[in-house]
Amino acid sequence: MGSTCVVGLQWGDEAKGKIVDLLCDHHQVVVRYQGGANAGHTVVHEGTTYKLSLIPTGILRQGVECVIGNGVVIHPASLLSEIERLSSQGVDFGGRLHISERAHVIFPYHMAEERLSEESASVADHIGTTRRGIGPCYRDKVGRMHGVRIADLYHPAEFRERLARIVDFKNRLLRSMLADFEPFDAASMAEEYLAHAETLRPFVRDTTAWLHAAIRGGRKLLFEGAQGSLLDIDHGSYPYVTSSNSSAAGAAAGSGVPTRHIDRWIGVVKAYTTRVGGGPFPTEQENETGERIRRVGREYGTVTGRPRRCGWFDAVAVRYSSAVSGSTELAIMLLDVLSGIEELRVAVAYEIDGVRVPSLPASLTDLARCVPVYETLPGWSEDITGAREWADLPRAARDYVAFIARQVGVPASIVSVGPDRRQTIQIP
Ligand code: 2SA
Ligand code: MG
Repeated sequence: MGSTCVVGLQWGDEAKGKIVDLLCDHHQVVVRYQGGANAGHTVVHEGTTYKLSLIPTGILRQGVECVIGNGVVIHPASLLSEIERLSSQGVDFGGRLHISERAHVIFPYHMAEERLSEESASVADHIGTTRRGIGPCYRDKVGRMHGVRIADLYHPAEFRERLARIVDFKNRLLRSMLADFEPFDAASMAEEYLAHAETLRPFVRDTTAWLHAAIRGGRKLLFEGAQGSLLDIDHGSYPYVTSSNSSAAGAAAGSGVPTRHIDRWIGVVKAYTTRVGGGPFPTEQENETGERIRRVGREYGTVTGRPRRCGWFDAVAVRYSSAVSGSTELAIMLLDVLSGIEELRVAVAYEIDGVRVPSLPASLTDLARCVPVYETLPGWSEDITGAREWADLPRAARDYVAFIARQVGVPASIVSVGPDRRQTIQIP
């Protein structure tokens, strides 16, 4: 026991990276269990800004080891350039990164397939993906015909032969659907991936066995969810979701560590809501309030630079995602962004045609008809970025935090008032 899982309870970008970084003081291993380079964390550590995508945030802490679990999808070239970029910033990887041989591999045809679905005129509403090949790679994993795992890259003869068959299939498919399609060359692709596999070889192992040994050795693990619970393939706003279990539900499947080893489940939320990409967002504010939040909170995608959609805190959605992710406590981030807004609103219920909706609707059609029922709370005008203790916060800010926690039904344990580690308040 003693391991922790940190997940976002909204649509991603809840500043989970900061919480993971703080918790590295008490954990020795950080584990990514789903997603891929679609994730983006910006972490300010000792005055330097690091942008992390696939590599767990723990890499910034000397002495902490990092695992990219079996549930993650890996584009080897991107992973290698991330390793190079962080190394050039002084991060030491020596023996600290462990990559699962069961993780699936992303190929260039996955990006092409994603372009197909995202640019196709026949699809009315695009998901607004990050174009990192994530969805098509997971599709091949689940489909079983064309999935390639990291372990397969260490059997060159079989891999070359298999990739030739896959590429032939993909070329025929893509040629029939993309006007300007240049067929892929399987042979050169195979050599490129085999070369990358050699570079990655020191990191690759059976991470499931490694993690179980770490647990037996008394080490505490920190599971780092990417994206947010409302983007979960099963529990999120399908089909406007990512292709993995981005709620805490994915931790066991994506790492090989059963949940009984985890006893602390931290749900991370922003003090408001953002979403990047398409899909329902009942509390979205396409007005001065939304623009203000985007400006003050610098709400732009870390990976793609896309402006994020912004709106009020949605307690209905978070009550649901918090239940699915089993949160035992809440970390409420970016509270400082709300300073200076005279009145704050929180959605506490949804109505369809004036009738209260008992739970978050599964159907997109129903969700689109939901009208949020808001409670209005007084804002505060003080700059709170210098607050370090609960008592330093203005009354209205404390009341706002308490209100959110009560609405979600989970105690708040941490409030963040800025990107720096010190701008963190433990709630007594
Ligand atoms: P995908 O690429 O298949 O995972 O996209 C499917 C949906 O999931 C959303 N998604 C994200 N939402 C928030 N943050 C993410 N990471 C980046 C960030 C995103 C960026 O930290 O800012 O830079 O744009 C992330 N990754 C996936 C995506 O928007 C689709 O709605
Ligand atoms: Mg992010």
